[in-house]
Amino acid sequence: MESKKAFFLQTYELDIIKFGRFTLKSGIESPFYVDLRPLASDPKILKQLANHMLDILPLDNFDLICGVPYAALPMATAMSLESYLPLIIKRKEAKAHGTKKMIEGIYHKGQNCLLVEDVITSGQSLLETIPEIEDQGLKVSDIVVVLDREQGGRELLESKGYRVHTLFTITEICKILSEEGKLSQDEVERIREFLKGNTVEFAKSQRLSYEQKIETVGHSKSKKLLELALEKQSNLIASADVLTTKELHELAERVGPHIVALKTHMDIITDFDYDQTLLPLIDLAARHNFLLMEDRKFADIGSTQELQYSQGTYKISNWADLITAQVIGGYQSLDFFHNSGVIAIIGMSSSGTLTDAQYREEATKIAVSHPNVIGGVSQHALPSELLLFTPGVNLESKGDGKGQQYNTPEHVFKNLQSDFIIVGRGIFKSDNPEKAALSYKMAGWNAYLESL
Ligand code: BMP
Repeated sequence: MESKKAFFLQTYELDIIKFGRFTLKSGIESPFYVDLRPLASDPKILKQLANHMLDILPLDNFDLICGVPYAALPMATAMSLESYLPLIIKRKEAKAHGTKKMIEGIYHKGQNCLLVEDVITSGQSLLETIPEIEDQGLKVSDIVVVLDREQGGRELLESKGYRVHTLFTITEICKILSEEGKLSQDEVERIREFLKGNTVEFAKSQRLSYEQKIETVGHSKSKKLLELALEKQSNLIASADVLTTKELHELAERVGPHIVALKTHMDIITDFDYDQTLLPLIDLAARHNFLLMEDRKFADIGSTQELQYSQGTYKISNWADLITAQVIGGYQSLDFFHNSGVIAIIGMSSSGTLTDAQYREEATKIAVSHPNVIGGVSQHALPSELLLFTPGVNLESKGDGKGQQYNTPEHVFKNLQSDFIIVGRGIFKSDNPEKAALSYKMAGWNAYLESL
């Protein structure tokens, strides 16, 4: 059998314990949250768990085994199968009809029943369960629990004469996880305070300012973008989803002074011509001091993306300071974007998007580790080493009836700690795009300052 530590690390992969900030049923804020039910969905782990539990018990003492419903039912069943201790089932509520029995299965008065529980906290629920078993003439002397949250439960039960065997304590788990680099010293401290019965302070995570970010970013394009933000006192990226070269140039001319970047979808320009469309745009960008961001959302294998980036009608690699790319093709698919800062699509703003928490977590891992990536598009906070670009921003509307969902600049800076807002129709569809760009610029900048 694997060591207890190796076994725990395996179970940890099933997300049975989460660290952060959780409000418990009691209303208390806890720095960790435990849910062992996923263990039962992995037969190999459940079997190993049963053997680890049996290993710490004086098995000769028991005639029966019983799990506290519901989480411990599969655990007790697995332990019964591994040890041949006969299983009895305790109901959560007595049957309303028929026998009205609380305990199901075959048992005799006077037999000693081992009680299995998943997590012990205060011990109160065990103290309510035990008499229901004892009332049937059975004896309970020992309780085995998978995880002791160390919040007085063990002491309470021992004071009533029961022996409590625990496979893991939260202190042991913290030790294992901090040894493995999966838990910071801060978090360990907070948990220690919490276990002492103290109310713990959850520091409001401080966002980094643009000045601080300039010091930490490695890519020349992220540095340039942050410098522009400070110089122009703007975090606004205008999305130029217009259909003609003329409209594109007009928009760039009017909003140019207020933005740090102009985001384009070049493939929607109906009269696109490299010389006529792009060369004047590049001039406009230089004159008004903004970057060009092509929202191409590459989503292919590396070799194809390399061609899409550098060849074809648009020759994006020639002119785009920034490009967007999905990370669906994996880490290596991003290797060829040499001339532009890559903004990874981590989460989308549209309703029903498939970019759920698990996808975002995996996408973020790629984005953080790839040297070409400077940030991500998302509707959720990102690690501070990535710049966060948030589209779906509009001061007047909540959605467009086509799935787009809008938030305000206040929301995205305060709650997501966004770095840049992307505004499309809020600007180019307004009667006065220049005035609208100025409003968004000011709203974005003030919201950024407030979020510091
Ligand atoms: P608008 O503000 O008009 O809704 O435009 C938003 C722009 O941002 C569009 O160009 C869209 O392609 C882009 N975008 C988005 O809206 N949500 C995302 O999740 C990713 C995007 O790139």
